[in-house]
Amino acid sequence: MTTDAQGRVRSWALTPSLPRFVVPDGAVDAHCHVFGPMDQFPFSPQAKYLPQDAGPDALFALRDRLGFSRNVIVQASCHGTDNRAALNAIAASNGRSRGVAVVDPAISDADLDALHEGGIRGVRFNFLKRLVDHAPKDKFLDIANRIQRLGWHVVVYFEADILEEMKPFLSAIPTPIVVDHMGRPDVSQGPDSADMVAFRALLDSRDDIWTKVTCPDRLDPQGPPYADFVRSVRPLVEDYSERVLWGTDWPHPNMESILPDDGALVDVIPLLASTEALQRKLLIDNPMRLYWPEEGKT
Ligand code: 0GY
Repeated sequence: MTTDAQGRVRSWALTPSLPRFVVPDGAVDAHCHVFGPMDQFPFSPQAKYLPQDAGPDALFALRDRLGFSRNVIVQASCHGTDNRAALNAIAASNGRSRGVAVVDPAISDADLDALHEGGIRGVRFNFLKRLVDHAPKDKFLDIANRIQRLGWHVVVYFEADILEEMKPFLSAIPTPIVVDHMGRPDVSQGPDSADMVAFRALLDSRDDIWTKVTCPDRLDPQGPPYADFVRSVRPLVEDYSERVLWGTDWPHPNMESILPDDGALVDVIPLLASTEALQRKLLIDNPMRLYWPEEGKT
């Protein structure tokens, strides 16, 4: 655990290893966050963790070190519904970042338009009790209906044990849906486990439900090369190749006990997507379609 004098935690490695896998030109890290800087963009009073600053400069240095071209910056729960830190990073990226916001249900249409102008292309609904106090499905549905006109999608974060109860809510969402970290299945049970079968059924229920094949570090405690994660997730990448996204999850909120090595995470990519064609879909074509649709025509 690396905690500073103010009790602020660092959950990322300062010098991740250089990956062996050479990421293709144009690759998108489609799930990462920024924290602060806190003196400019204070954390929410409801934040469940108090991280050290992980601002745009550090994010873009990591992007370049790992060989990525672009980032999708997902609003982290520690910033609540104040998206300024993410917007600040997007604005500093020369068009190489877009974002996913968390919004107050009372947000005006004009403020949604301003988020779009600032590079936001989706909203996130977080159902993890350890991260948020409330997850009001009726209000979330209202937001989902209101963002449809902008061409945005909804990102949902939930754990496998509530997948069944999430289904009516998910079916009512009128936009494409992206599920964070596959709804956190138990990957130790293999690709035919109850969790993976239930998650596949969800993907099969609509052809506009996407997922991020992310976070081996969270889902597979055995660590690199994350054999259980690879065994369970690789078939998803092959069978739903048009609807999968990949991201580092840097700066790895709440992962302070074992700091993930971003280089080792990148080296999982070719184990999940074994051909150049699959890698291209996962890293370029799919995220470009969702986040830079005006450029992503392939
Ligand atoms: C993730 C996962 C986590 C945290 C957040 O917004 C957040 O704070 O998403 C987590 O603690 O599982 O996707 O970053």
